[in-house]
Amino acid sequence: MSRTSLSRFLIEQQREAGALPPDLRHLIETIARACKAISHSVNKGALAGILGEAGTGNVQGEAQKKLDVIANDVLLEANEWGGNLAAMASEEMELPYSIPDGLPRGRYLLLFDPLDGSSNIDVNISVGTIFSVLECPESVTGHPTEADFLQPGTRQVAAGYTVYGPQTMLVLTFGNGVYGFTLDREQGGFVLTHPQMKVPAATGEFAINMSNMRHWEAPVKRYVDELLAGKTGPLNKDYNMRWVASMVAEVHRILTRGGIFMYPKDARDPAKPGKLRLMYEGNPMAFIVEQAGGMATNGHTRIMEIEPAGLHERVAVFLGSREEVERVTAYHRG
Ligand code: P6P
Repeated sequence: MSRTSLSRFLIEQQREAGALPPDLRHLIETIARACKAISHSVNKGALAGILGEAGTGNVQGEAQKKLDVIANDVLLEANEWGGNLAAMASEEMELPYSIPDGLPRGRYLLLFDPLDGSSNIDVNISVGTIFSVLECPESVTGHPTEADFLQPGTRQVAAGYTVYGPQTMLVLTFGNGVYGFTLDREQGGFVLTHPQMKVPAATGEFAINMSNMRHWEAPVKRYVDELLAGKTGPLNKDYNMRWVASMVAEVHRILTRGGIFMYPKDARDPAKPGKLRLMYEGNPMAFIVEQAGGMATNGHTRIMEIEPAGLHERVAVFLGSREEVERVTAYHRG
């Protein structure tokens, strides 16, 4: 059975659904090519001498893995000359990277976490690339600034992730559903394997780092206690738990079989609203999950409605099966 390639799918979306402008299609194809290159490096691991620390730190104050830096460079180099972008922003870079003068500049802003979950690389657990696409404000005539990126997630025109696991899969949305593509290494390209991915409204599975329990706020403690009580408690249902410590892997599992993923604010740093980053983790994953019929809040409001104040600002995340996200959000609202 001949499968639909990513390129054919995108051209058909552009032609038939009118959902995809040509320059956005080109951008997504460029990102997919970059993710193929990252997949190749991730899969080689020790054979290429690219595991372990890079000996540098990022703007988050985190030690960078060699593959963090490699993935970031691959995405910058792949997208610099394409003519679809005005600028790029990355978890690994303090300031945005504006397309240099002399190179063609486009109307999109690309934000990415080049290798999310990179602490898992050295222990051979799935990691991923997360990306979000915004439009550069029409008022911008020269080089975009950080302020031009500070748009709510509802303004995203596309979002996606690539999970480097037993299979390498690209999952994306541009506002008319969620589509999953598996990398066919024999053909050398992504092929459509999961059309119209949906998050089941109900679930029996939750994901949270339980070691942080003593730091959670009361609504989260109440909710997780009820999950743990199972049939003996008010939810009258037994739940299972997963924690991969790789957001891309958790979200992919939720898109495949349902679940709720939580990284709440905790008392260790009251000034921080959470660990995960709004612009290139929270927003793209929220766009994908909502397009698949799920829900994504920070405990109080839709993640995609948050007005960002900084490129690297953090956010609490509750996303996945609607019934559970609604429940824990209701507990926050009191
Ligand atoms: P913890 C990876 O570092 C990450 O940003 C997400 O991918 C993941 O869900 C979370 O942090 C894991 O955090 O505190 O369990 O190591």
